[in-house]
Amino acid sequence: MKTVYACFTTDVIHEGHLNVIRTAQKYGRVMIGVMSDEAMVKFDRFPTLLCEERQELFRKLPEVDEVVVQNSVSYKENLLKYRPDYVIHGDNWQTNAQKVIRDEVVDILAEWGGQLIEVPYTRNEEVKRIDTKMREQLAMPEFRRKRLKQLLHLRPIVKALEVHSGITALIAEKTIVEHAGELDQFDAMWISSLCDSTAKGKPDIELVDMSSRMRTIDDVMDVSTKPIILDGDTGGLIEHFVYNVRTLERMGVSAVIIEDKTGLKKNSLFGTEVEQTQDSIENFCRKIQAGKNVQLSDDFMIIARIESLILEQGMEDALQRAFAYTKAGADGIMIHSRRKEPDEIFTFCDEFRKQDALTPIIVVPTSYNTVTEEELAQHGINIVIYANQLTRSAFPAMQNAAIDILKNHRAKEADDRCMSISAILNLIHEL
Ligand code: SPV
Ligand code: MG
Repeated sequence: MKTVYACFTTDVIHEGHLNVIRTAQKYGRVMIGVMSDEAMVKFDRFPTLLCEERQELFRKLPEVDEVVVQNSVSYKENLLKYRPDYVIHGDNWQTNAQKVIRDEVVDILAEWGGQLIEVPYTRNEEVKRIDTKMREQLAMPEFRRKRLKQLLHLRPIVKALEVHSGITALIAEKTIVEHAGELDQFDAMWISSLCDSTAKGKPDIELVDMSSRMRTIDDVMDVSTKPIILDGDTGGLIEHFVYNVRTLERMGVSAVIIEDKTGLKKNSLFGTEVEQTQDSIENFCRKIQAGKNVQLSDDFMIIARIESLILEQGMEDALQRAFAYTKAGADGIMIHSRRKEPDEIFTFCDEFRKQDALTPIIVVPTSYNTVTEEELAQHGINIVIYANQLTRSAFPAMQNAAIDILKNHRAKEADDRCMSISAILNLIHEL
């Protein structure tokens, strides 16, 4: 009897999936690969069911003979292990980001004369409704908030991209790339104080107040599902911080990062070029504790950001603060540096990890930008934040378009470098 293999990443089995499975049955015994959570979060929807629960969905189907786990986005490992006669899939992967995976399947099957069967993708109203619901329920606060903690277990390093508006959130949400035969995407979004302020033409000095920052969070949440890490600046007065923790948690934000500065905050990348004051360890610990005391769920994280290296207070001070903040209840430590090389960040992480193997470490490699995610992970870093690249890349593009229009007295030259109106319209999802 021939074997037919199909792989699924779904939490709900609908008519489209059943159509694939029933077609498979005509060719032989049906083996279903259920993609592992680790693989799924790399390129597809975040699962709302555990991998075991997803396997159970398929085991219950009378048409299915065997269910196995597929541990990677690539089919390679399972194809070589089970050597099926056929692989079956909807024809939608001929044109989307999964094409590279499809082409690899064709090549591998050819080794033993196997065949790929592609069935027309089912696009009826009911299937569309289920797909949309599956995706959009991930935007609900109870799903979104806990997702950062879940990702910390699923990803070797969680990658967050800066967003400051609905459109930048859509870019973070939808950008998927194929690289070296693998698909990849961002895991989370960083709402930067620098970029949120810059988008409003204001300096990064806590002038854009919390009400306005929350309006930005709302815009981002409206069009995305990925978890949000908020740059909470200094956290402000302890008496105010506790209210903000409650609000952020209720909204579905996953983490707030507060930095151990006090008084008029300036952007860290100024370093010691401007006057900035570091908070005392005692006071900052009280702020962390106060925040932890008022939060209601186990999902929300309060992350302490250490400015000792930025303010040239030395490694000892940075480490002393890291242990004190962790003891005070911080759910993670962000260590910042504005050196060109990652050396001092690596020294900090190596020393911290000698005494604390678990507390997540977060970094922002803006100035030491040659460092790779793999190197960061080797030093025990859990979250990397790309804190300002969307803002810094958009600004020169906009400025050049303005210059072109002024120089040419028309828009043609600028238009040639612009995204088409139809591409913009497709990016925006209509309900
Ligand atoms: C931000 O993005 O606002 C940050 C990171 O706080 S940095 O600009 O490097 O200080
Ligand atoms: Mg900031």
